[in-house]
Amino acid sequence: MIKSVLKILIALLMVINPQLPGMLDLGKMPEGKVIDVENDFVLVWSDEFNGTELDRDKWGFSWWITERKGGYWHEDMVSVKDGNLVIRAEYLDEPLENYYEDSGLEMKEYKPGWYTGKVTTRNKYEQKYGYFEVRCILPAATGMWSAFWMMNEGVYNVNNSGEDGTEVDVFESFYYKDNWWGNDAISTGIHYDGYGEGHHGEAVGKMFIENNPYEEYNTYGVEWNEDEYIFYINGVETGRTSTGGVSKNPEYLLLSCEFAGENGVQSSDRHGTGEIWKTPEENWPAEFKVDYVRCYQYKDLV
Ligand SMILES: [Ca+2]
Repeated sequence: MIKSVLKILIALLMVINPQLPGMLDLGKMPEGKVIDVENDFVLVWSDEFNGTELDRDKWGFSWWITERKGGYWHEDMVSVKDGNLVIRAEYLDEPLENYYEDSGLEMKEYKPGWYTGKVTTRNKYEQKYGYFEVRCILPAATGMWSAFWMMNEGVYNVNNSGEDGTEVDVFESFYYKDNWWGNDAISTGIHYDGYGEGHHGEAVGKMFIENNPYEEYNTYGVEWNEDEYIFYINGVETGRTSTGGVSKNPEYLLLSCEFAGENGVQSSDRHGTGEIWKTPEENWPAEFKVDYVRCYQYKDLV
């Protein structure tokens, strides 16, 4: 009921000023361009996750291992089953084994805490421009979030430009049980020039989803060309940006879950994810289920 009223309110506000719902942080309904994947793009890379284990030719773990914000990333939290990549998230009293101790990589110790995972195509697959889409069900938990995002090392280069590299957050799921009007929204945005004083970015917006994203599959995508990023939910535009100038360098993909906090200690005060105790006990372990990731290129760029 509240949701229906809010949707009418958002629709009315959009008539007055399309930017208004976003400015009030109410969330925006997808509206705008409908992507025509079949006619405008060619599939160039994908993983349908139809096997029984992660395809290590496509995905790896070797970027920012062990401690991550308010929890830990560990590859045992990642599996492939029933046609999905599954990233699990839960509290573990016993730390998991560190497989990387002899790798020479700089890392922190695994301790009891909140464990989850991430996979990345870093050093395995990168692409410049095209349309990138994930189909997934989001983890139903507060105090953490899932994400489909893109990165390259140029993101850290502070030069008042995103053209050397931009973190593109196709979606981040911050809002489970954290909005008075419901929790079916995701966040979209970009970051460039590192994460310190030079940082720039744009929160393209909090996007409203028609279906329950914690129970139903939806697609989240970004179209990236030399002029702008255009974000989509279920093929309908949710927003676009060219702030900082778009990245002119290939970027790799990441699928991840993260717990809010720092130094491996969960803290709901950080990252605006809400209080972790709001997660119903029966929701743990929470699961981020990814049906596929597909990367398309513009037909005229192939
Ligand atoms: Ca830069």
